[in-house]
Amino acid sequence: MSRYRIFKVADAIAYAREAAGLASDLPLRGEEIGDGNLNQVFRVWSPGEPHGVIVKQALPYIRCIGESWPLTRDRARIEAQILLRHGEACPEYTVAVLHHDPALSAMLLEDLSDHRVWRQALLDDQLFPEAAAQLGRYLARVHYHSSAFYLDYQAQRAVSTRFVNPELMAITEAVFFVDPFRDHERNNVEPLIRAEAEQLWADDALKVKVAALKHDFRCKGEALLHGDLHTGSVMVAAGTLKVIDAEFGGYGPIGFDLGVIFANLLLNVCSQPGRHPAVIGQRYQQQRIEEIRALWQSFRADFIALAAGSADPALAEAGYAQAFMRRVWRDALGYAGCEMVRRTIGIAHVADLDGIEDPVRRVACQRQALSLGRTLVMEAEQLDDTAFNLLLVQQII
Ligand code: SR1
Ligand code: MG
Ligand code: MG
Ligand code: MG
Repeated sequence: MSRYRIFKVADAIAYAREAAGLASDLPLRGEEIGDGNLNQVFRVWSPGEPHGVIVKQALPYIRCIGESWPLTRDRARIEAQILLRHGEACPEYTVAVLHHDPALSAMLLEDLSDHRVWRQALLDDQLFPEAAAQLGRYLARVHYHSSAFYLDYQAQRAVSTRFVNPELMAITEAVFFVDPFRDHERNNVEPLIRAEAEQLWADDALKVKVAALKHDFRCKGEALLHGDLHTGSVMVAAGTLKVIDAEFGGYGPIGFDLGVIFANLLLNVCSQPGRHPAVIGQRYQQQRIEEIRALWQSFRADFIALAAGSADPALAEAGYAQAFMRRVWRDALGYAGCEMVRRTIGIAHVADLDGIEDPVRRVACQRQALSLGRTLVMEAEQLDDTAFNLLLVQQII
């Protein structure tokens, strides 16, 4: 008989006690702290102790939708294994998995209550100056160590087979590449932005570009991706960060993870006129643009340095890693464009835009996000980093 049950606080405490090997008489408290779209998350702690543990459990359906959208609980096993694998490549910046139990679809994670969700910190105008470069280092390490630069043919095939994640990656295909680019019932379009959404849905040239990005997402298995690297999947603290929430991970194009995080920083850029007077908002916009630059620079430099040590003589050829980085950059801009569109009119939005109270200002920011998203998809192949920065200055600031 299955041991699975949907955890209440008492179940989370019992699981944490057993999984962490805590004494049966140690007093423990717990609370549900989840704010994500998919799972339940509990914090369990002993009164008086500064650190507790986190219990994350997959429900048999999508939490934010309810039982009408069932979803494999096996995602918890896949996520735990991805986090463990990424943790081997980059322990410094990957949340530690202390235990996982596939039957309960639960895992025990390190407590990051001394960190903040990066999105929330950005919305509070709190700057973490090292976060972007650290995230670039994280991505270089986790991508390199699961790529053909590091693994030989058999090893990479074995790893990519172990990490197949068909149900969650199919959701990404649907909600990232399909629904937002047509009039789909799952979309969430504010009435005031409906005309712009309809224009996108009629844009056949755009849809051809998105089709190519989607096709590559399925077929270009370059590395073991995080799969949902928005600013809510990054916990920041002074001088460090931890990446969480890898349930959408699997093999795919390296530019996907980069594009998603670029887009979330750009969505914050687009939200600034709705949050601050011009001069102040522009300062935060510049900070975000500088973060994208720092993230890309550290990713690129670290990946190239790692690739120089590749045991594959063909891929280690001088100049190849640089050429590969140019392709990754272009892919990233295309995926960034899709993420900007889907977070504005698709099923899952971001607080950066939705949290702007005044509807007229909110819609002006959404319009900006849709327009920049479209431009990135359409022009990704022409935009080197100088042209990209120029575009941001011309179109946004
Ligand atoms: C129906 S799931 C929608 C989104 O929520 C998650 O956070 C992922 O971003 C997914 O695409
Ligand atoms: Mg989350
Ligand atoms: Mg048409
Ligand atoms: Mg997530």
